[in-house]
Amino acid sequence: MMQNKIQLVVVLAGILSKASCDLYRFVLIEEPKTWPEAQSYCREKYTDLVTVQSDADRAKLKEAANAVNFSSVAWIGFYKDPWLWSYQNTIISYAKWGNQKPDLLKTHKACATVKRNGQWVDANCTEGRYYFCQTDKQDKLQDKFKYTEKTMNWYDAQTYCRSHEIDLATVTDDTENAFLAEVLNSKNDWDAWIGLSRIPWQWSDNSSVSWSSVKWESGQPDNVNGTGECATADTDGLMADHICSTQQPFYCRENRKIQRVRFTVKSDRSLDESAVMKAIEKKMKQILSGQDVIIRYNITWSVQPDGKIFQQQETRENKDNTQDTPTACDELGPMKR
Ligand SMILES: [Ca+2]
Repeated sequence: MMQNKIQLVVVLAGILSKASCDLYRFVLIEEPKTWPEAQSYCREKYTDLVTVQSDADRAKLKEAANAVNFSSVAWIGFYKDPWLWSYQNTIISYAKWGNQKPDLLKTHKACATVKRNGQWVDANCTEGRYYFCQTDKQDKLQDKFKYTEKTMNWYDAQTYCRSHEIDLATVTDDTENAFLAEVLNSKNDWDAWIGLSRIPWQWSDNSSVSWSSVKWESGQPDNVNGTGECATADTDGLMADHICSTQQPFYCRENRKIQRVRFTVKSDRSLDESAVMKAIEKKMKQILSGQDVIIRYNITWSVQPDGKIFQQQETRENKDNTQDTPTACDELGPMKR
């Protein structure tokens, strides 16, 4: 069931304290889960796995860890998609990565080439390369692939192959791979695109990756065995790549929504503040509990510099006294994610 947490800030006038503008927090779940399980858990119970790419995020992470005396590493929402074949978006089962393994970091999308020694290397998809298309003739190895010695980026090569043949080449075993290497050798060419691509690193909540703001532990990501597909963070927010199927504690992000409500209370003279507050809170609770979704809420009153909640306003006909006073939250702006 969808659970929303709404923090109601009742403002009559004046300025909200910055603390009431804390629109999200991180929660550490200590029960170890695999990365996909952790993602499902956070999305169900909270908002998502956490995104950690600012000092503010790292401070929240530390706060969440300290809250439960945690000092180890835990999953965060950073992950890599699996390599997919261009033809029918199938997940890679056969691979021939060289010693460097696919290790491109700071790119939106990575694409694979086959070298003339038969090893695969990941490259930036926008670079120019010759390429192998896959034809519709699947009987003989010699007819399966079409090699074109024309430099194109991976996307253009894909478009070309899809319109003139079937798609960019899918390589399914050593025999096919050796054949492609042989073609490159016979033409004395170095490498060529095959139909393999992936999105290297992305955030679970779809935040765009800010490479200058993410921080890895030294020596990470090391992509051990080419299988480091999900990231953990230590309590300082330094990241490392791990195999997604290992079980780790994890950090969830909980979004909070602040809704400001302004009341005007009409009174002859003396106002019993606490009685009015109680009456308003009672009414708010009635409204909030009558919603279709479960809403966890806090009602916070904004205390003014004079120690009072309510401010006296002169009432004059036609005077526009509903205009909002700028608040600290307004300055912070609406929540981005
Ligand atoms: Ca690692």
